[in-house]
Amino acid sequence: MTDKITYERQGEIAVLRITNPPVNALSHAVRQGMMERMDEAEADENVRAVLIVGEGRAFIAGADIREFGKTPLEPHLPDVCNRIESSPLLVVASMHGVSLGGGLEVALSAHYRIAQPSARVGLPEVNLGLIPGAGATQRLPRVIGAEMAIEIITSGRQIGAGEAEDLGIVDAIEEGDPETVGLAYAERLLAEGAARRPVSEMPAPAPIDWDATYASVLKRGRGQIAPAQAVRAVQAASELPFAEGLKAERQMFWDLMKTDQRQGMIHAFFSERAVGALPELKDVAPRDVKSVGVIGGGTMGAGIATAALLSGLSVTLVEMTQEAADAAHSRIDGNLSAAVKRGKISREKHDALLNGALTLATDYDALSEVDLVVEAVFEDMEVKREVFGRLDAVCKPGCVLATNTSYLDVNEIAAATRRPEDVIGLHFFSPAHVMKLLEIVVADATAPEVVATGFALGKRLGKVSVRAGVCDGFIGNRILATFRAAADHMVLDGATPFEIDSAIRNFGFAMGPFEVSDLAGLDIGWATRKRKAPTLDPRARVGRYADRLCEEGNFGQKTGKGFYIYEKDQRGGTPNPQVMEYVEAERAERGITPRDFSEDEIQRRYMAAMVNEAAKVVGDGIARRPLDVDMVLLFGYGFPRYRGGPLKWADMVGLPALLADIEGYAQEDDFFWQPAPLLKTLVDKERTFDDLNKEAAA
Ligand code: 3H9
Repeated sequence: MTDKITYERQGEIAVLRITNPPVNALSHAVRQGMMERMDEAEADENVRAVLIVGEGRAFIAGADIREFGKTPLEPHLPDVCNRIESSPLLVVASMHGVSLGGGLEVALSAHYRIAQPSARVGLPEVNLGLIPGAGATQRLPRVIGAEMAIEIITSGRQIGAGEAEDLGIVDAIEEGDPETVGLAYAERLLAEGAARRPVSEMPAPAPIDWDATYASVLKRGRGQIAPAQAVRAVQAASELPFAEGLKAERQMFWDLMKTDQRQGMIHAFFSERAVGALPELKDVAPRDVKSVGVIGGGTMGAGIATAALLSGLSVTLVEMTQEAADAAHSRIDGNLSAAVKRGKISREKHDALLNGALTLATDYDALSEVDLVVEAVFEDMEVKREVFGRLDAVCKPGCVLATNTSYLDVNEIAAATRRPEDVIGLHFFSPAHVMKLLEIVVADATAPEVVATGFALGKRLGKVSVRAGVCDGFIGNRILATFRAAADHMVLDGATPFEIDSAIRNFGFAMGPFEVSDLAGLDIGWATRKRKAPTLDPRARVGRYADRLCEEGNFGQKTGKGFYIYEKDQRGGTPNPQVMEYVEAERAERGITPRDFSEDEIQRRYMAAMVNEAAKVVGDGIARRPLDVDMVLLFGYGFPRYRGGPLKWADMVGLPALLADIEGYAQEDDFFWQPAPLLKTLVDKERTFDDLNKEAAA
């Protein structure tokens, strides 16, 4: 008998308590235990009802994701759910914390559900590349209708107890110990003579326009298949008898289980949690951070200040003039007001943050007592060194001195102080209060507890923090520079920027590289090209067509014109015809005869460049593990989550084929396409990037 489910009789009620820390995932032992304890309850002639509760911080967080991909062991979860639902006893679930995926499916198999006010429910399977596989696509629409069920399943969102009660997913809400509350509820139901209420016996949901819904969900998923498949599963609930519908759901669930998308999503799930687990920080305590200084109140500085304020830190922002400080104040006001609009904070909270927790100053002395400073000034080494010299003079001992530089040498910045051990890179992505990625750049002298403080701050701000070493562009921007160059080369050789954008969107990115450039501002790339020009290797190919746009003052969205032309009040832009004039003129100048590029070739070259540079970044030790690179691309660069990240994708495509592509491209340009030594080694040894992830975790 497993000890994952404890059994205790309270009067006429058998209490089944799931005890599988940390989140009561439905592992094999739990499933087996549920079956056995249901038998035990039914065999006990004094028992009239069963109460299912969870131990610890959640009712049940779902199936055990660690078991996916392995041979499934009986009893399967749908059988457990059916077993619960078909019991002759009255079954009640008392839910607290989260009831997700299989957790909600267990609850839907109970005859009645009561929840804590703080409880949340949801079906997040689509975030793992799956659909619910233990009856939720059949039971939920019987409870709340097809349309609402589809919304919940395809979004994967978590629903608060209040909404769940309004929808009829839970029958009652009561605050208190889940067991006490559940027992009282079950006793009430018994006293009232309430009947068993199996959801499977409720009428099938009314039909909706299935094909139109399927098409719109498919489109919204940008290539993701699970949400669209969920529409078909709910359709089965409407059109087939319950048992048949359940079979259809099961088939779709297993078909999805075999896909690369499922593998990619689950890789993302575990990697997102693994990035912060660094062995060298295991026993290192972070420094206490209650107050943060920010230098510079432009878009980036204001975004960082906003993120810090929203996480409950007090912020002192230093600008050069009162005018600039006022502008920073109104930027932060704008960011916080947007948070009010989205319902994230109340208007009172907005006022308290803006007028209480935020201080604006024009003098560095205001930073003398803060625990951590993030510098977000102009990207120029001399300017940064001056700022760090001044910080060194005013900040208290133990204050963490962070730079938000996106490519400059953090060692050189640290050398401007007498305390390089306190200096670190905290590279935020714009808008900093929205983007989830934080690169934590560890310089030669950075103390481990300063690194730990960076990770602790990242966690507090709700970021996915990834450790990076020092190099031009760190992890993300270094890889970006390479795949962006591959796109540039394709334009020189015959593709249009618009074809490339479309191919990359069809791969699953939210935007193509030229659309991203327009959004970020073409002046940024222009400045980078100028910066790199003096040291550029003569063999490097760099297009000049984008410079021509910039020379005419066309910097993309902010000026209304770049690769695309943007009309006021219109979403997106239309291709700017001038671009191809410039491109064609440059091709003629360089003596290039343009050729056609298929969508497949565009995607392959773009991805080959990304993977090759990513492999160099891992090989050079700039990223510790392949999964670190994957998370940087996912959370900072719009890489489609369902593909797991470039190196997970590479594993799934097959490294030998990728290397062959790169070696093929090297025949045309052996300077740009130099295969990463790590990639070659992995191919030689018939290993994968994931093997390296596993090795690091061992
Ligand atoms: C499903 O149910 C399929 C069914 O429809 C059909 C089946 C036939 N399994 O996130 P945290 C671990 S699909 C295994 O850091 P938080 C997690 O890895 C499933 N492990 O904490 C971490 O481990 P470690 C549908 C799991 O408080 C630890 O628990 N369910 C699972 O920020 C703490 O997690 C989901 O997709 C799991 N299901 O958030 C829910 N869940 O300490 C996925 C968590 O070693 N989970 N772990 O790093 C979540 O969304 C969040 O983890 C949760 C807690 C909200 C529960």
